[in-house]
Amino acid sequence: MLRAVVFDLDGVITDSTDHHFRSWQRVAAEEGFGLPEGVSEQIKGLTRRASLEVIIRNQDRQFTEQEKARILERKNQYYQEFVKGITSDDVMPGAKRLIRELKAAGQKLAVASASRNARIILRNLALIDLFDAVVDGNEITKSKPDPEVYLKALDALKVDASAAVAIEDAAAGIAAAKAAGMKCVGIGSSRHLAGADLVVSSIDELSVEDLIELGG
Ligand code: GL1
Ligand code: MG
Repeated sequence: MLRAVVFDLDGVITDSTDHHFRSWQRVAAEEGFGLPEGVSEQIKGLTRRASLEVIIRNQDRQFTEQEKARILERKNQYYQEFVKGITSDDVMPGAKRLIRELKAAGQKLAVASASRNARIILRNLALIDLFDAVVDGNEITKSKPDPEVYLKALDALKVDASAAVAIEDAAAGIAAAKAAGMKCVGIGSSRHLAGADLVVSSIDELSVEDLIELGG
């Protein structure tokens, strides 16, 4: 029986994915390297450092640890310019309704995000108080697709994986949730989200009943 729902943040609760990507593009242009084709989809859901490793994997040049640290720092600086402007108007359509309905139905709620900016974003969205637990990129040592972030969220909620459903927009996130033993809803196109138990094109289409049914 469903007892908890664990939400990814970027691309699920708020539409920040393009802003992350634009920050990567800006720093890549400044550093004089290009972003490989299709990389946007590949880095979705990965931690900042894991994203950088994917981005530079096939570049002709080598990057020193110092250069990598500078790139990561600058990418975050650009992204934080966007984060500062986030308000409650930036909640994805339908996300707040779903969160409220799940709470009213007695479900426990958590966020499991690889982003180290997750808490400030949830505060700016005026949603943080609605969650029983938040696990973010500051608390994990392994990036999605590793299940660590989901296992920590389940631990914080004290709910078994078999009684929880994850909501994700990234292939790496779905793999992480599945590896944690959870059912998972994919938000987006089934072309990228083949591993999900249910795919919907937007969170607005998702109902409490869909999640209860998935939870078994
Ligand atoms: C990190 C990456 C982003 C994105 C998020 C997870 O966020 O940099 O590109 O993959 O993790 O959704 P942040 O930089 O905020 O820690
Ligand atoms: Mg995401």
